[in-house]
Amino acid sequence: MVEYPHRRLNILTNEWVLVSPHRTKRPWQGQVEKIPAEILPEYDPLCYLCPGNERAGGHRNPNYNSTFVFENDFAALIPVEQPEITEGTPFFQSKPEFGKCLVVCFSPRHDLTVPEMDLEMITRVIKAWANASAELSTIPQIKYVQVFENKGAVMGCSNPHPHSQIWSQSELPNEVDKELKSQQEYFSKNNHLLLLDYLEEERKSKERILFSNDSFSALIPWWAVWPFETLVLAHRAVPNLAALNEKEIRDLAEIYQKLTICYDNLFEISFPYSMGFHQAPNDGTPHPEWVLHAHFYPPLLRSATIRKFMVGYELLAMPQRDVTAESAAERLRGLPGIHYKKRNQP
Ligand code: H2U
Ligand code: ZN
Repeated sequence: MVEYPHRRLNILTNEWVLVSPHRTKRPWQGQVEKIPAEILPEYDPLCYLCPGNERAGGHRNPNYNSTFVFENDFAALIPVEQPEITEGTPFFQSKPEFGKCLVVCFSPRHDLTVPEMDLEMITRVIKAWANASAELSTIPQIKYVQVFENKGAVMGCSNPHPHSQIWSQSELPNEVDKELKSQQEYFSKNNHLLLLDYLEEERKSKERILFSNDSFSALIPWWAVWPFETLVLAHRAVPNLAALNEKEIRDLAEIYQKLTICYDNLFEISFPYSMGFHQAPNDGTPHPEWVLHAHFYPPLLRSATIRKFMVGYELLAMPQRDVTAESAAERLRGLPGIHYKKRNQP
């Protein structure tokens, strides 16, 4: 294993990451994150996502007993056409953005997180994402649908009630635009899919693979920036969540469950992260180059209380990590498959 400073290329974004494996021994005297309280009620009368409760803005949630989808009351994008902005100078460019934002509650239970849910429930969550994405994609102005989940207060999640968000919009966001260019370029040059060829190489080497089933693999990508960043990759050229069949949805649910259990077991806490799916653009053209995948970006580094900061050098120069992707994968692979709360029960 390489122990000296080196760069690795992220083939999806075409950006380099600096890796400094020799630095992991440095002492830490910085901020220590507080461990969030673990005991939550099954129902919280003050929670705006719990069944039957009133949300900010005056809407009342139904008494739902499975998943529940509603339009975000404080949406970042709104489904109203705005006039073109004509500034007439290259220095002040802007464009109106049309869109629609949803919130997807995973369960009526305020206290359940994904790693504690059964496969049936997780399957329903994936179906809710797929259906909502498909519905948003029928809106003529919508070119892209971003499904994402912020978990834990350190990731800016405003409420522990298990939920995710969907933002859909009329232009491609930056990250997706970069991924589209890389996948299209590789496809037109090689007549192969970038992510499927990459997966084949990863499966040969096995070093960074965490686990796989028939339809999906979870791995620490070669170019990972966050200490325990993972990539969940489909095994075929499936463009989006709505194109998954029943068996694939089930397999994705299994990987999502296994990965989040693995994360929780790492420091025996409810592990924070931001995750999201990258689906093919919904721009009216076929996307044979695209492979559906999810990125998980967890901030924790060495313990439940030590997080990685993306600060000085990362903000000003380029992303950098200390622990290699290979050693992070080894660490995650070595963890038990049963959730720590279940193991620790008397
Ligand atoms: P996060 O916790 O991932 O930030 O998501 C919560 C979202 O829920 C947030 O986007 C919305 C916020 O706008 N929300 C409502 O739509 N209604 C409410 O009553 C409170 C929060
Ligand atoms: Zn709640």
